[in-house]
Amino acid sequence: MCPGSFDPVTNGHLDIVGRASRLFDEVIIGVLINQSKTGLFTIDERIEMLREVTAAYGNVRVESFRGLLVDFCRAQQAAVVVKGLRAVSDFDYELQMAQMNIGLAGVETLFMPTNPLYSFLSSSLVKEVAKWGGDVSAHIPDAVGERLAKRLRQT
Ligand code: COD
Repeated sequence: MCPGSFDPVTNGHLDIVGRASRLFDEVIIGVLINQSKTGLFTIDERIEMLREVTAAYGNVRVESFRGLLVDFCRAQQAAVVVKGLRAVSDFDYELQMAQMNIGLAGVETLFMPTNPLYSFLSSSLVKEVAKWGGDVSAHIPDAVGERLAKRLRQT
């Protein structure tokens, strides 16, 4: 299970998903439906982009979920959550969530060190840079870049 907001998917997300897809028979991308936070893209748009950019892996499925990640893992029969760690700053919170998730339901978390190329990369940073006209083409897939430019023109 690779969970997240994916608003939108970046090359950092894809690096982790791609590496997980070589380690596991099947990878499920779980897109969190967060009612208290409206994103730039709708859940359906995020799912569509994720499906498009992960289609070539062959063993990646994209679904959305509400509520607890551990409940979604149970429903999907996923025993392992895979998370990317960008920097020490990620570690504190990720460790808390991993320990909570194993305590709640015995769901294990595996941490993968991010590719150094993407260690500073987040969806929010990409959106902010793109909003002010900065070049984000090295950080997101082309198909996502096109949608992002279009969406930012509309807002
Ligand atoms: N390099 C490597 N990995 C990356 C990068 C990068 N540049 N960017 C993101 N990632 C990976 C990280 O593993 C990250 O956790 C994941 O991708 C998702 O990133 P985002 O930013 O899209 O998503 P988040 O951080 O908003 O996702 C948070 C979750 C949805 C995973 C979390 O809030 C959750 O599990 N929520 C469900 C409710 C729940 O169960 N809460 C209790 C938790 S104990």
